[in-house]
Amino acid sequence: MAMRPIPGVRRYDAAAGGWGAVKAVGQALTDQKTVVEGGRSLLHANQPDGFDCPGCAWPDPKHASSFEFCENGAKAVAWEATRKRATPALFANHTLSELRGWSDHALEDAGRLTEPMAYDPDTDRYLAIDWAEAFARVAAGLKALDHPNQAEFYASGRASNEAAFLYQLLGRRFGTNNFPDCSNMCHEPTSVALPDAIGAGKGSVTLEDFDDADLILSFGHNPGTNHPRMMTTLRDAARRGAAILVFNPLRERALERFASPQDPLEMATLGATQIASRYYQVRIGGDAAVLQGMMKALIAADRAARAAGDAPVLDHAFIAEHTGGFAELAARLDELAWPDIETQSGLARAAIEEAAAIYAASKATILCYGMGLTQHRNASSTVHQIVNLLLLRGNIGRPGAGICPLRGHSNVQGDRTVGLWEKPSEAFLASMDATFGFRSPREHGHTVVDAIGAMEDGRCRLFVGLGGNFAVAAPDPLRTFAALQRLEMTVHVATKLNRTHLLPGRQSLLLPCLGRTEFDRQAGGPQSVTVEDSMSMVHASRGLNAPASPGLRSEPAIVAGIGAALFGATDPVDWAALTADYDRIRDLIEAVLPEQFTDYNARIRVPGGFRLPVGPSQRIWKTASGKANFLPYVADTDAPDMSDPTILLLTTLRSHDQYNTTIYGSDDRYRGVFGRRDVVFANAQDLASRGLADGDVIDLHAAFDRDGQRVLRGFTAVARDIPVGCLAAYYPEANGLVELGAHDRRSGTPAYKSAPVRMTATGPTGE
Ligand SMILES: Nc1nc2c(c(=O)[nH]1)N[C@H]1C(S)=C(S)[C@@H](COP(=O)(O)OP(=O)(O)OC[C@H]3O[C@@H](n4cnc5c(=O)[nH]c(N)nc54)[C@H](O)[C@@H]3O)O[C@H]1N2
Ligand SMILES: Nc1nc2c(c(=O)[nH]1)N[C@H]1C(S)=C(S)[C@@H](COP(=O)(O)OP(=O)(O)OC[C@H]3O[C@@H](n4cnc5c(=O)[nH]c(N)nc54)[C@H](O)[C@@H]3O)O[C@H]1N2
Ligand SMILES: [Mo]
Repeated sequence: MAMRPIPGVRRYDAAAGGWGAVKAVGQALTDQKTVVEGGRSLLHANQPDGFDCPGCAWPDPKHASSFEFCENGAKAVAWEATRKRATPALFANHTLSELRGWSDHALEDAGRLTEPMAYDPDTDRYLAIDWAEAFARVAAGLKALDHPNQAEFYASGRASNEAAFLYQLLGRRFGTNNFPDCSNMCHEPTSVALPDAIGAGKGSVTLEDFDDADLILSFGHNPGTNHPRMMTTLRDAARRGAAILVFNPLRERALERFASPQDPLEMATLGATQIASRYYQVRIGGDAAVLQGMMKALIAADRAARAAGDAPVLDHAFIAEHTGGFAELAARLDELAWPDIETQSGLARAAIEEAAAIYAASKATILCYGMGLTQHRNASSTVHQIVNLLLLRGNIGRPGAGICPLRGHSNVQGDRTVGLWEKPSEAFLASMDATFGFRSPREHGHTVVDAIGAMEDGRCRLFVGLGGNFAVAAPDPLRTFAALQRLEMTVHVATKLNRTHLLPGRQSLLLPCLGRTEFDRQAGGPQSVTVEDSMSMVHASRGLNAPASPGLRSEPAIVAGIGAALFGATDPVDWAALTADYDRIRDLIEAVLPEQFTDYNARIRVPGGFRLPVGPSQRIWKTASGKANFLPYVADTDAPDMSDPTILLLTTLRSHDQYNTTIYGSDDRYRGVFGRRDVVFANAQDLASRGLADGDVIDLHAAFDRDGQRVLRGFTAVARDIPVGCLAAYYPEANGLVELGAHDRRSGTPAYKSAPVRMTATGPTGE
């Protein structure tokens, strides 16, 4: 499509996967100098006796006996198991001001942190301190607050169940429910919308269900990059003849064609498997319209079939027995006009009717979705439409059918299960109180977006981060960076250095921890931790590598260390004993959540672990009515006026060489971008109508930014097959265009996938 060559941008015509993926793993291991340890570690990723891959939350096949090849899992392991070290010498040589000039890639590429450190404002440097001193300072910082709600306990989703449970115990013992977590930026619309609709905030399918599905609907996720092990499942389904319908504004290569590195024949012949049977390039944010259009078509087909005396299209027996609200939904869909559906979705009525007809013919359907669906202003309501579509044909709670949200971080779902939630249920808190003998706070706490607001206006004074890169992951760095720097204390538990650590409060502590891949020995002997995948399977994870430094502590040990320093030796919670043997932490999790974690310690010793009960999988609906609910779409009343044709919608995505804010390298192989990330994908027509051409250097301006400071300057426009009115750029470079106020009202999840912007030829920087 390119009219003239653009440096670093070419066409990628091959299938995804294949030899390119194998080569990339070798490169990652060499770059990180992890050939020996990393190579051996890889053989133990997602094995019954090994560690859970820190890459993603896709489940492991049962009885995993051979190593399941995953390029991006290998990169995640290589990155953690690197031989590079960020020692105190690095911090002695560089002030924080200097380090802020480094790229996100360079900061983490300095290697693993080795010693606890404290910020010294006089020299603008982090200086090594010992652990006892570090814990004492955190305890003193917390005690100096006027109210427990002045602290925020952030968590990223890599923390194990054991670390997460201790962390929520620490926060609630201290007196707050302020647990903003990465889930607030990710699948929170799922967590808040599914309970209303089906009575549980988790997916209903298991991996085995994919063997029985004859239709897979894929909305807004890019598994070739973000859940590469899912490609094996999709490929098997496609080869069996299951239909796969993809809804995505971009033509993601792995969803079109995939060559399995596991398949000797495809590798030898350079063959590939076609994945999507139909590819619908929906407009950004157009998913609710597509889903409603499909339902409208189904209901019309059902009425016609019944009038003609043919078999009905809807599962009326299921609807009558298991659901409420069908009549209201049908009435609302009757009011919707096709021209509006077409405009909002960017798809022709015929295309939507075709998808509906394929769905009507399916015996068992699974619907998978990711960030392309959840990171919009109205995402919770869109999640309701997914459920509605599935319920119409009884596609929840039977073999081969169900809802499959693709979770992000490898244990983000487990962290929530064990209590890392700013809006805990009364039942959970009552059980905590009965187990521990103190009263947990009842007032609900802050999401990520709430927490940033609280930092800005002084309601928050102290931030603790259990992993993650809060400032860079959050929207609106202009506000977020400044907010963090107003704090009295920031505490970061981390494996590697990142930009959030360079935004210190008056005091700042950097506490280095063990990663998943490392051996964890405590007073009670070698320890395992446990994690829960996207399909509610809980299993053990045990690292094998020697710790990156003798100065590291495990995450449970660090959280317990803070607890012991804060509450003292006479505290009813015996923090030191919990660190000595994680079985004791699991016993407490079982005591607080007995229905889910019965015989926890025994069951995680069985290879493969166990599945937590998920009501909807058995058609048990724990909603107020005891039934599943059809919930019509609710429009966003304070949405900005998008009628101005100069405004475009920008979606922000992951490249193939990154893990969230961790940038492994600058290639995005399947999208044909090499050695750079400063590109914006645009429709040729949108370029032309602005007097621009493929390869031009452009600026993007946040369309509703009153102070005019939210601008992305000097990026290169790349013409791509993307719907008119839509743009795409990489996360986190484009986060400056996502305003803090733009988020899903119900869940608080930022609208990272639909930022209204204007595009112009690059202008003067004003500097
Ligand atoms: N290697 C690797 N693995 C990862 C991660 C990583 O960064 N790297 N991150 C982990 C985490 S935390 C998460 S949450 C997941 C993320 O996994 P994904 O959900 O796959 O995340 P994104 O890269 O944000 O891709 C979203 C997809 O949605 C599409 N999209 C954008 N806007 C829309 C829209 O309006 N409608 C529709 N239908 N589609 C749209 C984009 O084109 C893209 O294909 O992956 C996890 N796994
Ligand atoms: N524009 C835009 N913004 C987004 C998104 C988007 O699609 N677009 N996606 C959002 C999503 S889905 C998510 S989940 C968030 C991610 O937000 P976060 O989870 O906060 O960010 P990560 O980049 O995953 O965190 C990386 C850091 O985690 C630390 N780390 C790595 N492993 C470990 C470990 O084992 N223990 C500890 N303690 N620390 C560790 C390292 O220091 C590393 O620098 O970003 C969100 N932001
Ligand atoms: Mo995520």
